[in-house]
Amino acid sequence: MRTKVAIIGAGPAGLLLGQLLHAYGVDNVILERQTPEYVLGRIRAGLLEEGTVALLEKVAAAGRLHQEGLIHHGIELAFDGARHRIDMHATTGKTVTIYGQTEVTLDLMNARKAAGLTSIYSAAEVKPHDFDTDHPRVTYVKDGVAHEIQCDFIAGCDGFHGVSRASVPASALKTYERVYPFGWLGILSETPPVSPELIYSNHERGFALCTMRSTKRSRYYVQCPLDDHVDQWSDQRFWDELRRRVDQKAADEMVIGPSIEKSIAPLRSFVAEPMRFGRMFLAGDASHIVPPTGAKGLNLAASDVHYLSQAFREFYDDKSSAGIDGYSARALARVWKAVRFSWWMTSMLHRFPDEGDFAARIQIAELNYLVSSQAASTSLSENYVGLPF
Ligand code: FAS
Ligand code: PHB
Repeated sequence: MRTKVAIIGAGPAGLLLGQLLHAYGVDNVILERQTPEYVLGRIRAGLLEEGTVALLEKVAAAGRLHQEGLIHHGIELAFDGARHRIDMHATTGKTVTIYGQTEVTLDLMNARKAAGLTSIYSAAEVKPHDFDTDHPRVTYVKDGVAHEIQCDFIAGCDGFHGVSRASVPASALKTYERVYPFGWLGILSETPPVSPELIYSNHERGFALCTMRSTKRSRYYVQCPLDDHVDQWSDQRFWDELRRRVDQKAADEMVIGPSIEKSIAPLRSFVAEPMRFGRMFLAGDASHIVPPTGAKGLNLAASDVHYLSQAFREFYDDKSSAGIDGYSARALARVWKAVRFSWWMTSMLHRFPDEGDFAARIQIAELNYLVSSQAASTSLSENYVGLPF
């Protein structure tokens, strides 16, 4: 088989890249090691920036999003027993949309199927080759039969544990990492959200987040020790702990119910530089990971593939390599701003086991400054709604 761009990974990055390239007339094939059902079964992000929504509109995959997504103008910060609203729209003119990553993935999968584009699921032993030459190729095994795809470019959209970044010689990579000393225990429940907007809570017992997937389905998180296991957390223990970490009004009004999903995710900040290796390009979690506190992971995958799809379009339409030569620097400039913001939100809102009372008081001072300063809350808002692409 031959194609212009071989995409490894059918998560949000790979699927959105595939649709953008299709819109630009650039032939592409996606290779995914899991089944569609497995990919759709992963419960992950829930919040989209306007730039991400615009890209989904561009590839005609935003219809359901506009019907079912919830537009939010602000968030609430809870600390010292009180809640404080940050009106992000008032200072930025922008909003965020609550719409689960699962739904984004399904919409992109359906758009790809409707366009009759090639996606190969359950592809085993996917491996990029010769990306340091002008004739890169990708091999894989499907139903026990070995296959090869010859291509002009390879897009590594295969997430943090993928094969693309792992195929780059260690000497060609510089990585930056911070692993946080806690994780997020998250649950999904068919219960109405406790508040119309998200509540980020800094509490002496640990961080908590009240978010949602719709007006009938809630998503909640509590900070938990890294060595906790989900089996140690009954639903009742989760609800009791969550209600201890939010303000009294939220605790009193919270509707609890059985969890329909419960999992623990570790938190890390990670960036691999550069994002280009000859004719292979990394995008999304394959290149960078942020703690979900800033709701940036999925949105960074979107800006990466926005830049990458434009670069490929320039290569084929304008016969120019400027875009592909500039991709890594352009993407990393936005990535690092989001990495900083996600680290800052995480540092301000979580209790760090080995930091004492002074650090806790500094967090409260930072939060008090945020909710009492237009300049400070505008800075949070412009990062949260998404910096320009
Ligand atoms: P993905 O990891 O989504 O997709 C990569 C795809 O590549 C997967 O389908 C995988 O099966 C496939 N793949 C891997 N190796 C392969 C191989 N060798 N061959 C072929 N295919 C291969 N972000 C937020 O903004 N908010 C959140 O609340 C949030 N919660 C998260 C919770 C968890 C547990 C995790 C892991 C991430 C969370 N994220 C969150 C971040 C998440 O949303 C990512 O940023 C987003 O999935 C990035 O999309 P991709 O880059 O496409 O990577
Ligand atoms: C979510 O809805 O899952 C979500 C929202 C905002 C975050 C993290 C997770 O910062």
